[in-house]
Amino acid sequence: MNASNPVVGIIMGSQSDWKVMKFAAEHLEALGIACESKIMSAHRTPERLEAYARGARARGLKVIIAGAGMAAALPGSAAALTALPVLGVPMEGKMMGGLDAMLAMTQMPGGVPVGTLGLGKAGAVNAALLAAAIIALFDDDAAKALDSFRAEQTAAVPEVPTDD
Ligand code: RP5
Repeated sequence: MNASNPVVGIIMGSQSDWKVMKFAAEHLEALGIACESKIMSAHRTPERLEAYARGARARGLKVIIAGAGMAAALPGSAAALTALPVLGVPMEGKMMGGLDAMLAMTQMPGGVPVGTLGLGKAGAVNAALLAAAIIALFDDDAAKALDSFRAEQTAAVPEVPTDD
């Protein structure tokens, strides 16, 4: 979904990342937080990334979630171009299971932060929830939606395990 007034921008380095990043979009949409999803690459489409990151705040974005694999430069490059919070989601990959991408995102030089989440789907989901928590600091509807999500999640955990 690409909302008309998004407050969270989900960007990813390739179409191949969407199968993971869609979980971030789905969670934000479930919380009623408007988001947009775009493909841009620090290496393949640097001009697209620069225009997006430089214009993000003026368009009303509050948080950027960036998913990438391999060299995984997208979150750090975005963070270099905007002071908005940038949350990075490393993709699982053939090389070291994606640990290389996660370390690349984590090891930002001091002064240009990226909040790096875990690998793959869990990282994408948690990036959405962390973005929601940031939005909830100034948006009461987002705060209520996030509280409801957490309460429902807790209520859905059975106390006794079953065989299937
Ligand atoms: C990165 O390279 C992308 O974020 C993706 O995870 C990885 C591979 O891209 P494709 O070759 O699948 O397009 O830039």
